[in-house]
Amino acid sequence: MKKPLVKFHKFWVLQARVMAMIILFTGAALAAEKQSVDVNGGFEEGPSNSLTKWAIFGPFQKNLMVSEEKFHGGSRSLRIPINAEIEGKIAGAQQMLDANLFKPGDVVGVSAYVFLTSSACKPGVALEVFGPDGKDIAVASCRIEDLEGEWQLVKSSLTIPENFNQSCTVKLIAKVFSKAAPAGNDDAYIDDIQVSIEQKAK
Ligand SMILES: [Ca+2]
Repeated sequence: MKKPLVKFHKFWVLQARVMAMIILFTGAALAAEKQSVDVNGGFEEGPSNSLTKWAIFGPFQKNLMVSEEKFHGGSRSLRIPINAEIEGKIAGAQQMLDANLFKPGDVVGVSAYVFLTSSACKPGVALEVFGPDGKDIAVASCRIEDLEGEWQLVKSSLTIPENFNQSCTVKLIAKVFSKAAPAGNDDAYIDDIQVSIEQKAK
């Protein structure tokens, strides 16, 4: 009578070990799948008020700055001043990402925390992939809509297109779009921008 019971017990111990190994391997594979791209998305790098890795674009270049007064993570954020100059325009900071980091079929996510103080402007982030001819072949764009006076997470993702190669460019943009000029001078804040390869191409 004893033998079948021992066999039965061993069978379940083996099953439990196999399951534990599967869970471990799956966990490791999932962790390895998501790969963050270093973009100084927290605006913490470099000396005070330094836009390390970022270049300014838009109509109010002199005023764009790194704030040390309002931030979501760390001790700095990107501050984009909102005033009459910005009406109907898109402005902010941008950087080119290393095209070697991406391969056709990769799913790339972009996210940020955004602080909206004026409903006349829409701060957000975008990831744009351009072909060798300068035309965009994929875009992930997200921006805040209506919430005021509180940090809000915005996120989007894109799949690197099949026609992507090393002659293409990948641009990350932290921006504000303003349909109408706000009543007075105001600010938008963007922090903790993350770009990550959420799923590597198979
Ligand atoms: Ca920060």
